Amino acid sequence: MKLYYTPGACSLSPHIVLEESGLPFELEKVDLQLKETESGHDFYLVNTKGSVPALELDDGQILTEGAVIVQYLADQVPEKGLMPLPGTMARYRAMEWLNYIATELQKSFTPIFNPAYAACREEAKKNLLRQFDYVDRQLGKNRYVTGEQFTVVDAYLFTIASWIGVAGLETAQWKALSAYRENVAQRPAVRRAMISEGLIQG
Ligand SMILES: N[C@@H](CCC(=O)N[C@@H](CS)C(=O)NCC(=O)O)C(=O)O
Repeated sequence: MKLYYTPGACSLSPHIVLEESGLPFELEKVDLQLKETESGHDFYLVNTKGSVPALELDDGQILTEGAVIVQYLADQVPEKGLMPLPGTMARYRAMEWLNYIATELQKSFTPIFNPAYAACREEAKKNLLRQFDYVDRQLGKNRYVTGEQFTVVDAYLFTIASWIGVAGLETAQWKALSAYRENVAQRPAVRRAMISEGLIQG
């Protein structure tokens, strides 16, 4: 498999999951401004949406949408417990989180990063404060989002929460979230992914 990624972008989530899975994989960096891959290919030919993450499967298919890619990866290695088994209520609870992170948390950052939406920036910050207040209240009960077991939900939440500082939001009020981020950051697989993307030093 090959993961198309951009350092520090939402593609860090499937990158962490690949590291956690133990599955063999390759990486190819994407310049999102130029829409060009590291090897000089037009990224639109890989993913017509032009966004990362995109996962090239061993049969050549391209799978997109981060919340789906991480579930695909987790289902390749069910023994790792990276996602509850399909059909269980626990699976739907984990999917409920993935959907919330993708459609609410991640999208609230758009006006922060995209100058075209600069006029909505203050409104977006208010949204993010409300949303991370909710996340903070949910954390602290357990070691990870859905319980004592690390799942793909944690890879995704950790990735999106890493943008809080970039958005200039004060994190001191979110004690449970801060402790959670520190805890996840120490996982060897998370460190490997971050070192490989040049986000931290080895
Ligand atoms: N719906 C996609 C959105 C992915 C997305 O927004 N990726 C960003 C990076 S975090 C991106 O590639 N932006 C550049 C673009 O869409 O042109 C998903 O959830 O995977």
